[in-house]
Parts: sequence; C-alpha cells; structure tokens
Amino acid sequence: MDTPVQSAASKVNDVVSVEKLGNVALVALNNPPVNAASQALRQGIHQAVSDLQKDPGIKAIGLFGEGRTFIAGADIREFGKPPQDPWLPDLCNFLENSETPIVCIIHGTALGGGLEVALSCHARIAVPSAKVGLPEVTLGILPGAGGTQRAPRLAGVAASLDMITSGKPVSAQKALESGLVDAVEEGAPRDLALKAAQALADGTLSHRKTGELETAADQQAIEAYRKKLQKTQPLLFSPHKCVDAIAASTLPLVEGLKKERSLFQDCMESPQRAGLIHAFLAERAVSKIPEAKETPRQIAKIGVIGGGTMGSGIATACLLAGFDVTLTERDQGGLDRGLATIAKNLEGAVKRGKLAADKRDQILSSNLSSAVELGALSEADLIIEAVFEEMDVKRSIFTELDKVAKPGAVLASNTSYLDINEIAAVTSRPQDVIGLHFFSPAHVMRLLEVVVADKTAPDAVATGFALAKKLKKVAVRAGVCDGFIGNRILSFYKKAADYMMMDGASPEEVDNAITDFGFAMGPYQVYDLAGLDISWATNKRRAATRPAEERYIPILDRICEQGWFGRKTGKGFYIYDETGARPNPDALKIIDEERAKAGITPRKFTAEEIVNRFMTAMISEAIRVLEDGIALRPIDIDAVYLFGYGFPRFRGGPMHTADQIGAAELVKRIEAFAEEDSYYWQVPALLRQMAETGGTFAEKNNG
Ligand code: T1G
Repeated sequence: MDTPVQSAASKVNDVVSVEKLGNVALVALNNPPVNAASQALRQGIHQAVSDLQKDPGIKAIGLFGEGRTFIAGADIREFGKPPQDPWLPDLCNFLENSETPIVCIIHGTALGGGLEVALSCHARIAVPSAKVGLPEVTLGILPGAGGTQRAPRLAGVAASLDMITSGKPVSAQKALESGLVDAVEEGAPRDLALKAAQALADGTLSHRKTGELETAADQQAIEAYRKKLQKTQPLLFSPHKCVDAIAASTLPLVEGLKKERSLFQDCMESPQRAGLIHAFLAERAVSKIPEAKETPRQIAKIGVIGGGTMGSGIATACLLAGFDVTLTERDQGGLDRGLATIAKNLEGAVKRGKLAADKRDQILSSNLSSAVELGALSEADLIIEAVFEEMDVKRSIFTELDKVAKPGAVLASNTSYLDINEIAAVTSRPQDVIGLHFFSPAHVMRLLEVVVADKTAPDAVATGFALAKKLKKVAVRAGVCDGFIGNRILSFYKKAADYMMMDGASPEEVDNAITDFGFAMGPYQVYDLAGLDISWATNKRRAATRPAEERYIPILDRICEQGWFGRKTGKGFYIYDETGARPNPDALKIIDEERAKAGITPRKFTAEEIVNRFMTAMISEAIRVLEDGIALRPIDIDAVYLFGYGFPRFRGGPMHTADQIGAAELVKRIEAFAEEDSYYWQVPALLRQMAETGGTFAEKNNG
C-alpha cells in the first residue's frame, strides 16, 4: 500500500479536527472528559463532513474519538436550555445521507446520542473493550436522534426493546452478534479509523445506510414488553414511550423519526426527566468538596470492630473491593457469628454472579482475619467501629484504639446519631477521627455519609471519599448533629407520619400513599424492617431531653412492650408469615386505644394529604439541615435520600421536589398545618425568605 499523502490535522473548531490522508479523511473528536455531543461538537462534525463532501479527492471518512471514549451521549448540561443548531437528530440524518461513506470507530462507551451518531454512519467498528448503549430511559427520556428507529433496523425489535427500555449498555461482542456493529477489532482508534476509511475507499469494507433497511415487525415482542412494563414500571413515564417509539420503526424512516420526535418531546416535558437528570448530576456533584484537593491517605488494611449486621456488612463491602480486613469482636461467639455473616454475604455475591467462587475462597482464606482484641488492629490504615449505639462503649473503644492504632491511621465510627466530636475527644488524635456512616445492608446500599467533626483533618476527609470510590459508593459530606443529614431528617418526618397515624390514618394507608408516590417502602414498613426496638431505644434515650411542647405519640412504645419488634419477631405494625405481610390487628387495636386515651376522634386522610404532610415535613427539616451547614448544598441532601433512603429517583430528591412545589406553596402548607401544632410545623427562615424574594434550591447548588 502506498503511503498516503498527509495533510496536517486542521482544527474545525475547539473540539473537532480533520486530517486528510490521500483519498480518505479522519474526523477526530476531542471534547473531554467524555466527548459529549455539545453544540460545538455537533457543529464541528457537521462542518467537517460538509467540507469533506465537497472535496472530490476524498472517497471515505473515518470518525473517531480522542481521549477515553467515543461520544458518551448528548450533553446533559444543555438539557432544558433552548436547542442550538445543528440538532443531533438533524446531524444524524445529515451523516446518513452523506454520499461520501463514513465509518466510525467505537472505543470506551458509545452511549445515547453517541451511539445514534454511530448508527447513522455507514459502517461501525468497535474495539473489544467498548460498550454501546441507549441509556436515555435512565434519564427519563428516549433516544431522540433516531436510536429507536435505527437500532431495530440493525438489531431487530426484541434486542432493541431490551436495550432501550433497560438503558443497559452491551459489550462490543454482543453488539456484533446483534448487528449493531459490523466488526470488533483491537487497535488504537485513529489507526482503526484510517484502516477502515481506506477499506471503505478501496471497496473492501461494505457499507449501507441504516435508514434504508427495513425493521422486521415483531408485534409479539412489543405486546410482551408493554405488559411487562405495566407491571414492573407502573410509575415511570419514559419506558412506555420507548416501546411506542420502537413500535413505529416498521414505518418508513421519515415517519418513524417524526413519531420518535413527538414522543421524545413528551418525555422532555415530563417532570420525571428533570428529576432523573438531577439524580444523575447529584451522584457526581457530591464529590466536589472543599477537601477534594487533598491527597488521601493510603489504605490497604482495614479493621472493623463489631461483627453485627453493620460490621459484617462493612467488612464484606471492604473485602469485595479488594481490601484486607481484620474483624474484631468482644468474644469468640460474637466473632464466629460475624465471620459467618460475612461468609453468607459473600456467598450471596457469588449467587448473584458478582463474585467468582474461587475468588470468594481466596478472600476468606487470605484477605480476612479476625481477633478478640483491638491490639490486632495495630497494622490497620483505617479502623471502622460498628458496635451498638452507646456513647460509653464507643468512648472506651476509641480510648483503647488511641493506644493501639498506628500513627496516621484513620479512626472512624459508624454511629448513626452520636456526636463524633465527643468520640474524638477521648483520643490524643482528633484530627484522625471521622464518621463513616454506612447504610444497611452495607455491602449493598450505595450511600456513605462522611461525617466531618470539628478537628477532623482535611486529608482524613479525602480518605473517606477515596474509600467510598473504591467501594463504589456515593459519599456525601455531612456535619455533626444528632442524625447527621439522613437520620436527622428521618427522625423529624417520622413524627409527621406518627401524627397522621394517631389522628386517623392506618399504618397501611400511610405506607400505601408513600409507596404509590414512589418510595421503595413506607415508614411503617421501614420501622418493621429496621427493628422497632431500635426506635424504642432512641425514644427512651431522647425522653429526658424531649421538649414539653412536643407532641409525643406512644404507639410504637406500646407495640414494643408486647415484645413485637417487627420483621425479626414476625410481628410489628404488620404480621409476617409464609403468606407475606398483612396489617397486625393487635397493633391497630393499640392505635385505637391510644387515640381514645388522648380523646381523638379519628379522621380520614386522603393519599394526597398523607404525601403532602410527609413531604412537607421532610423538606422543612432538610432546609434546617442546610441552614445549619450540616449539608454543603441542597443537592447533597438529595443524594443522601436517593442513595440511602429509597427516595424515588424520578423525583430527584427532597430539595428538587421542594423546587417543584415552590417555596410559597410550602410556606402556605406549613402555616396551615401549624394551626393544629405550631411547635412541630414551623417555617424555616430560609424558606420564608425564598417565598418572599424568589430563588430556588437548584440555584444554591452552584453557589
Ligand atoms: N453530558 C455532559 N456531561 C457528562 C455526560 C454527558 N452526557 N456524561 C458524563 N458527563 C460528565 C460527568 O458529569 C462528569 O463530570 C464527567 O463527565 C465524567 O463522568 C439525543 C438525549 C460516560 C460512562 O446518559 O454514563 O444522548 O463530575 O464521572 O465513571 O438520544 O459518565 O467531572 O464534572 O460519570 O468514567 C445519554 C451518561 C445522554 C451517558 C463515563 N448519555 N454518562 O463514566 O465518569 S442523553 C448518557 C455516563 C442522549 C439523545 C439523548 C458516564 C460515562 P464532572 P463520570 P465515568
């Protein structure tokens, strides 16, 4: 092969450049970090290809991405803003209609609009490690640049339904098998682009316009999916629209694209779209903390104190992430139970296909050790205490840790409510003490609250965040207060639920309203799952300091007095047996008795009323958490609730929901509720100010 005549790469704009090599040209995309299809990228590609089309010497074009990936999708940050030319759908049509054939090289992740650009090219080659997908549904939308029309033409209706309604990416190999890509080849993207473009020009690589193919109708698959999604995603908007769009792919391309556009527009206008994109951004925003520039301390060996559910779960999470873990307990019995729980957790990971059986064996034999004394933790780089919630016990453990831990080791407490400053004060090294608040089950739940005490060193905070990253968790920075971000808010709105229960709503009515709103569980299902005895103990702990003005609902205490602690005893607010869960008639009797004792005539609460009170309570305490500086930004609170408390992702979190409701309406609601209970229902100063002078929580995320 002759060496092609080469022209120096010329820039089309800041993010796109063109290189001519003999009778082919390469279009390189360079829009870090993920080559998002921003206006500049779209404009650059359009300009480059239209210029090349006019060059009679250019017979084929190779399109590829520089950096870590091909186009990872439309630029999410442009959503909701007025669209700027060229539109991605127009760009895709323009590329497909190009008489100069275009081959694209996929590396990294070709997602959403990125894959749609690829599907509009005339041939596609992926490197073996590449992944391709149409994740739009996870953002509350559908592929809006021809993805729902072109994917079925190449891969068929059934495979497209799987991919588009799940949003899950597939491997290059799978994409090859389904027909989404034409070949899988190893190589650097530019080299592959050059080779493939030359093959196109030579006629040795076949090419075609996807839009000219026909989709084979598959009404059966469409109907099966409609039924399935009605069952599995009844609250979500966009998955159903995805099916409608794919069903239209048997129409001529122009008509199918029109249908896709109108369904896409419906999704764009849905509040679920805004909520889901907010959730996507929240997951990433929380890592932007003042300590982000600090170098985290090196962590290889982790000590976990306490082999209960939390300690074993934390140890499991650390083992799965590749750390060496030493578990300690007070006695051999406790240790054996903890080790058995870890083994069971790992076995679960094997069953779910997350861990190979031989890797599990290796973890158990080489990475996990145990002891009944804290002295065994002298080598640990990070020690996480996860014993029961008793300040005296925690203080004595940290006093001893101060003696045995090596200098510079991070000393963490997994406490859910207790004061980290008080714990740190018993050590000679408060700069190394931090809260790492995991959520149960700790090897599954994604949230980690990193609680920063008054004297915690910035690099210890950075270490907490680095650990979360290794554990694939979402870390949120929290300040010290009773309950930090999540549990402080929870303690508050649980009371709103209890007040409704006392005044006439049954636990089941409250739970149904809250799960219909989209929460994974209602408050009484959560109480029963977590163990009523835990809340009972908290009630007792707080009894002495409970303000006289606070309305106190003793129902949970009465239920606990019967020895009913929820799921673990088979009875709580609900009864649990082989047939599932049903309301506990004896608990309902207790509720009636307590109402009678207090002279309350029960009244009806509609589902809407229940949700309004519940959400207004949650939001008002969330605002106080913000006012107190416990959370850095509103979006941190949203992340806590999305990743730790089963908040419906499509609603974006409590603060996002507050913006949807509006400050003025929230103030109005609180003032109306305050007529019954002016101690509990108080308008936070920040909310009142926003109601009077305007502004949103979203704006405060950037401040
Ligand atoms: N737009 C803008 N910014 C994006 C982005 C995007 N599509 N994707 C990622 N980022 C930012 C992200 O916020 C972060 O920023 C940085 O890039 C690194 O991301 C018409 C309408 C590509 C697999 O849904 O799944 O196309 O925090 O930390 O773990 O039909 O990002 O550093 O400031 O996640 O290596 C469809 C979403 C759009 C892809 C890389 N595309 N992105 O993961 O890094 S809708 C998506 C991802 C669409 C069309 C429709 C992942 C990734 P910062 P990261 P990563």
